[in-house]
Amino acid sequence: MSQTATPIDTAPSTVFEQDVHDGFSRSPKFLPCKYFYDERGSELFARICELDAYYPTRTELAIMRCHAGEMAALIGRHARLVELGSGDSTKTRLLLDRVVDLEAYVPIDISAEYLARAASNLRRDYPHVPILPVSLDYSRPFELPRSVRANRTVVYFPGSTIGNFTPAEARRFLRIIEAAAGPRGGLLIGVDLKKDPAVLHAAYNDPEGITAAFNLNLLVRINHELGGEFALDQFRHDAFYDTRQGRIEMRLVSLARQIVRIGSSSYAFARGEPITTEYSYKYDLGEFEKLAAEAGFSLRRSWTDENGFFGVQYYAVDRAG
Ligand code: AVJ
Repeated sequence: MSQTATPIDTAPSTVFEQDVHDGFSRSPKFLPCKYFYDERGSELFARICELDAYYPTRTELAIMRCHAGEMAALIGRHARLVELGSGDSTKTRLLLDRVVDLEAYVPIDISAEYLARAASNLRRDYPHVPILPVSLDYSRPFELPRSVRANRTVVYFPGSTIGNFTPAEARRFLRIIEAAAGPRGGLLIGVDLKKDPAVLHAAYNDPEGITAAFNLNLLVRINHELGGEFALDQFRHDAFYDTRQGRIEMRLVSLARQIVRIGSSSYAFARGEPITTEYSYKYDLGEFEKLAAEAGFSLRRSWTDENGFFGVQYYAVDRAG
C-alpha cells in the first residue's frame, strides 16, 4: 500500500531531491529533519525557542549562565573550541566571555551565508579571538582542519541536537567527534532529559501552531525548490512521545488519499498515512553517559536545572597519546 509511484525518466539532480525521493520510497515515509532549516525554517525555530511550552532552549541557557565559569575552566587555556550547528552562537558567547587564551573558535554550520554573518558579528565582539568558520554538513563524516598551536580541541554540541539521531547513530556520531577532538580533547554537550510525557507533549504541540508551521515548512520547501505540488491544507502536524523508545516523533499526516507530484515524479499517500519528519530522543543522565562511554568519552562534570529537565555534560576523550 502507498509505496512510491513512478519516478518517470529524470534522475534526481540535487541531494535534497535525492533525499526526498529516498525518504518517500521507504515505509513509513520519511524526510530528514536537517531540511527544516532554510531561512524561514530557521526563523520559525527561533520562534519555537521563545514559546512558553518549549522549555529546552531557555533551560539550557539558564544552566550555561549558572555554570559557564566552571565549563570555561574545564576547557582550559589555549584550547580550540569547535561548535557544531553554531547558528547565532548565543550560548557560546557565555563561554567566549570566560575561556582564557582561546586559540580559536571554529563555528561549523551547514549554511555558509548564515555562518559568514554570525562570524563577522563575533569578530566585532571578540577581536582577540581568531574566528575560523567552516561550512559543512556535519551529519556526514567530517574532519577538522589541524591545529598546531592549540593545547586541546573541545567540541561544543549544544541544543540537544544529538537527540535527532537514533541511539545507534548517536554513538557513531560521537565516535566521529572523538576522532576529531583527538587525544586530549573534550566534549561539552547539551542533552534533553526524560520527563513527564505531558511536558514533552506540550513542548511539541504549541497552541500557537508555530511547531506545526515549522513541520509543514518541509513541504513548502519541496514545493519551492523541487517543483512540488503539495497542498498544505491536506497534511497536518502530529507529534507524540513514544515512552518505550524514549523519543518525540514528529510527523506530517496525509488528510486524504492523494497523489502528489514533485517535478516529474509522483507519490501516493493513503488517508492518514504519516511522513516521519523528526525524532527527538530524550535520555537519562546515566543513560547518556553510557552511550558517550561507548564512543570513548569519560564524564568529567554534569550540570542540570532544578527540575532536571535538561543536562549539560563535559566529557574528556578517554585515551592517552
Ligand atoms: C533543535 C533538534 C533540539 O528536537 O527539540 C523543536 C527541534 N523540533 N521543535 C528538538 C524541534 C520541534 C529541536 N532540536
